[in-house]
Amino acid sequence: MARAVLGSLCLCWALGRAAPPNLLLLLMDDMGWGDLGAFGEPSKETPNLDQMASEGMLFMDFYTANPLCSPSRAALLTGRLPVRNGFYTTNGHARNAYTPQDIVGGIPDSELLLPELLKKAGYVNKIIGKWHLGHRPQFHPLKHGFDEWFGSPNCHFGPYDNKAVPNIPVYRDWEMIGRYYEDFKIDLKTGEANLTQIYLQEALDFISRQQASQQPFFLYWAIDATHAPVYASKHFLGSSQRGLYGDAVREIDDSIGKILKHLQKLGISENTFVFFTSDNGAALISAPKQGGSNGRFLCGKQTTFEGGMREPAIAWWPGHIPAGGVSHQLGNVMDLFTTSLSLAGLQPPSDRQIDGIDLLPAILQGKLIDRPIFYYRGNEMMAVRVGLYKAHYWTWSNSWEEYSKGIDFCPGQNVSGVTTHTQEEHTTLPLLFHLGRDPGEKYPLSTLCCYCLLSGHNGKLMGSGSPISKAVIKLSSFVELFLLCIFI
Ligand SMILES: *[C@@H]1O[C@H](CO)[C@@H](O)[C@H](O)[C@H]1NC(C)=O
Ligand SMILES: *[C@@H]1O[C@H](CO)[C@@H](O)[C@H](O)[C@H]1NC(C)=O
Ligand SMILES: [Ca+2]
Repeated sequence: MARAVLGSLCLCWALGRAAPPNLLLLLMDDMGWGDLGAFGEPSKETPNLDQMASEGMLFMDFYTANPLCSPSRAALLTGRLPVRNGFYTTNGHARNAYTPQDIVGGIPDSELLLPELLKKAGYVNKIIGKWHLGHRPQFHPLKHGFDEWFGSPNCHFGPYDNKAVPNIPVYRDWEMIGRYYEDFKIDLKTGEANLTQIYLQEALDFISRQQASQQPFFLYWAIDATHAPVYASKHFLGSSQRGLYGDAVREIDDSIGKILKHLQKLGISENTFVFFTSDNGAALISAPKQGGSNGRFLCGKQTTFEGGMREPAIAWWPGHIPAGGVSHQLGNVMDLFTTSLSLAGLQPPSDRQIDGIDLLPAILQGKLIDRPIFYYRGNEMMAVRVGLYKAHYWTWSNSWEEYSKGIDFCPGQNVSGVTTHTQEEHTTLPLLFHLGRDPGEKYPLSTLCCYCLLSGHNGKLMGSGSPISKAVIKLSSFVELFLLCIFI
């Protein structure tokens, strides 16, 4: 048996089957859909990302699995919704699970992470930047498939500078090599920090080393300069028309340009699949000084409106992805798990539910795969998108109590009955939006418009006749989603 497998491997090699491509995932922190020139940001300060998009494929309808750092990252690395991989809370309805510095939990051992699986295909895996899946030894990235780590278990909050609440540590592999603010300086007054430059150098060095050793790599570049408190190095401070947040974006854009050029210089760009996206929508509570833009979308981070969940996304793989492509495929960070496995020639695990899909048919052949998007907040499914329609089962921005303290997830936006400060249930009659005509979720379709939806979707009115009291619409064959429309 082993010999047979070996034999077929040798045959593949002999037939010159290409080695699996390197995988480079550029994951931003709290960067919004509206922050890139390619997505319409008016000051156009992201020339490298815009060029990446023009050489690759832009995803207009790409989502996160949860509008907060930890559950989003857990979903990306496991290919599973947070309600399956443990990154949810039940101690507050619709409360997103957060992994603060002193949490006991983290990524369960029973979960299979992308790097763990990629090892089977000979990949060397590195995480640079923020992990956020637990800080105790059993949750360490090197226990979950990564071979190398440079970065931190959490955000760069602080400075705390005291024994009771120490500053957040920075690791190189197993070793804690320092702390933010003390050893890795962040000047909150000027916004100066060299961290993006350090993360850039780590990436360039790792790529060079892997190229020299001829081993396929998975590099997860999870940097955090756009998460408040935002920072940039001296050269970029004051370089943006958008203030300090824009300076951080400019430095990231410049760094990504350098990484892509490095791949080209080493002659491995055609053998490296690169994907750029963000972990959740822009944090409007910190904008505009410390937060980004969600463009035309409603609200931001923490919410299940489009501003909280829709992400900028670009795929780049010269020689494979046709240049200048724009895809309206409904995508999700969980798809990066399944797509990466597919690129590595591996099957996703069959002993558990995987929520990510393989996007290669969409990326390489321009196909559109019918699939829904689920919008979770904590353990509550708040909304579902199918095609251009989005149904809200619950609406909520945040509590009156938080709001009265000045915490606003939807600054300057108030859609009556939608951006509510009490949790509103619509499970018997979901609040419907057409995201094509109304991307900002401002005009809920009336109940009567179920009629339009019905005739629009099926081309004809099911069971038309006098008087229709109830019509059940099956929106998707992939998921048994039924909307109950009542006509009187
Ligand atoms: C960043 O690096 C430069 C050059 O080494 C140094 O002069 C500067 O103090 C550093 N800044 C911070 C905030 O660490
Ligand atoms: C939003 O508008 C509605 C209706 O005009 C109003 O009742 C509500 O108080 C407003 N909410 C906020 C947070 O201003
Ligand atoms: Ca985040």
